Amino acid sequence: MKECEIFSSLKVPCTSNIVIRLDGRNFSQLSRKLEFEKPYDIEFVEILSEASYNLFKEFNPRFIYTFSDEISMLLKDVPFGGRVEKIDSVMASFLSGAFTREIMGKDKYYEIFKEITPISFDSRVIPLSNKGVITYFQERQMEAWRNCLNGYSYWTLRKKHSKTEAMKILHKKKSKQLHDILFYEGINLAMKPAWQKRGIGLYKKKIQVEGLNPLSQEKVKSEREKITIDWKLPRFDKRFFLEKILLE
Ligand SMILES: Nc1nc2c(ncn2[C@@H]2O[C@H](COP(=O)(O)OP(=O)(O)OP(=O)(O)O)[C@@H](O)[C@H]2O)c(=O)[nH]1
Ligand SMILES: [Mg+2]
Repeated sequence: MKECEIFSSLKVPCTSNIVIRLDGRNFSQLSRKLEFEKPYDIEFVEILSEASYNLFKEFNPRFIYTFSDEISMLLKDVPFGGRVEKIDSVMASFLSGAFTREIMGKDKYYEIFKEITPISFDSRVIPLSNKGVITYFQERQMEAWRNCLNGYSYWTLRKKHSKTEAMKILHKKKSKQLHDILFYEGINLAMKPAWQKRGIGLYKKKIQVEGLNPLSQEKVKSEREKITIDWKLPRFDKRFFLEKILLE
């Protein structure tokens, strides 16, 4: 029946950059069940960034970008001979395992997490040109910003209104009008942390380390690469990708 495995030979184009985007399945429900803070729960965000760190250590990508319940990973080396089914299934299951391990490590979630449906992520493979990589991450970052504006607007209105009322008030509002609503309620998004507005990035950074030469016992300096979790990302532009991510 090997001939029926018709998708197993589907491969990514070998000339492209590859981004894998993973997204939590039914995380709206998960956030209700685990009573995450709204619109942002720092513990949840830390769990997802720690799970992203695990992905980074295992697959050594160029860059990982995460906000809400999604993670985009720009690969350096394409694993599994570029086989799409294998990449998608391994990435999604690896992340589900890493996320579960992180969340089970927290006392406050341990009991309830044992009772609920196991979590899962979906995964897709996105081939991109060099220019496409920059546009892709700019678009995801714009989505993070929209998410931030909509999230604060909705949950601010929910303090005084029902779900239906809040949705009605927000219906077809432009971003300027949302800022006005927030301003009226004393919320200034300019004062909110960068990670809420622009997401979180993981990439390798060169650092200087000091060691001891075992023979001469002299102090020596050398350069190492360390995975950095950047909670204060700038707005993505070409320079960011040329300097930090080193597109070839
Ligand atoms: N309270 C809270 N919820 C969050 C946070 N981050 C993500 N979420 C939830 O995760 C959801 C992510 O959106 P979607 O991926 O579109 O929704 P989903 O329920 O996961 O749906 P599918 O991805 O289609 O399965 C948001 O709608 C929120 O409900 C957070 O920091 N706090
Ligand atoms: Mg989701």
